[in-house]
Amino acid sequence: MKLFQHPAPHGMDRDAALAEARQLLARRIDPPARRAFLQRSLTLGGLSLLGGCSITDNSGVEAALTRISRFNDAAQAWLFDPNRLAPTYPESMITRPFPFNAYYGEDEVRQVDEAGYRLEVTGLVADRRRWTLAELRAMPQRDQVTRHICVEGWSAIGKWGGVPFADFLRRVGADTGAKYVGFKCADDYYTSIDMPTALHPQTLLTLSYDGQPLPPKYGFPMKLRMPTKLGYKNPKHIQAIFVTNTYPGGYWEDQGYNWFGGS
Ligand SMILES: Nc1nc2c(c(=O)[nH]1)N[C@H]1C(S)=C(S)[C@@H](COP(=O)(O)O)O[C@H]1N2
Ligand SMILES: [Mo]
Repeated sequence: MKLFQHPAPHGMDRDAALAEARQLLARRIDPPARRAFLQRSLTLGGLSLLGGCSITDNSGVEAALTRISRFNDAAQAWLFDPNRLAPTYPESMITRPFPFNAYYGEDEVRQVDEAGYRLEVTGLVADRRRWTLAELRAMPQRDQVTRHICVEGWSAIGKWGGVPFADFLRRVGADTGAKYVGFKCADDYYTSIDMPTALHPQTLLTLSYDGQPLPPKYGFPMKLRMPTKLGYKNPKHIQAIFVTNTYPGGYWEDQGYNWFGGS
């Protein structure tokens, strides 16, 4: 299997970034034994895999790594505390310019047309319909300054604004007892998250960046921002959201990245 090299746009030391990512992932876990356990399991199945480049085309190795990754999903879900918050930062700490990243270069950023845009909401929801951007903007919004960590070796602080995703899910009558929320993006990226993270108070259906409508490179017209999850779990250019009990996987996750990908 040919794997894309996940681009590293900035020169931040990889070990420092991984250490920071491990800290993010271990931050909420108080007993030292649990922290050690999580860090050990991440070393095996999570962060060491996340570069996406060390995996060979040996299917036995891949199968083993997938098993370890799924084990870590379960361990991390078990350790996840929906009431603990990720750190927030003062606006003076915002990283300028904020880095761009995707599985392609910045010259290939998808241009989504605002007038024609409709967000599709399907699956286990009472109100399956399409939303215009104006309708999304009419819902109560909130701003949040948080740190984004990309496993490729950089992290940056940014300010995102939007609708708390829990409010949106309740508004569409989502079955919040379902296991997964899946996302399909305009650039054919896709990912999925666990329901407790979808309902986390800091998970934002994001319409703005730094007080302006979300620019194309950061995911216009809409992205999901979760400060409790690593960068690749935060889908940009979302076109469709679906609630399901069937594991939907993800673009990087299907290539061996850890599915839970957060804390
Ligand atoms: N639609 C889409 N979403 C995506 C990606 C992508 O390639 N396509 N890349 C992910 C990765 S790996 C990162 S680090 C962040 C980068 O977001 P940024 O451009 O706002 O920094 O977007 C995530 N969401
Ligand atoms: Mo990333």
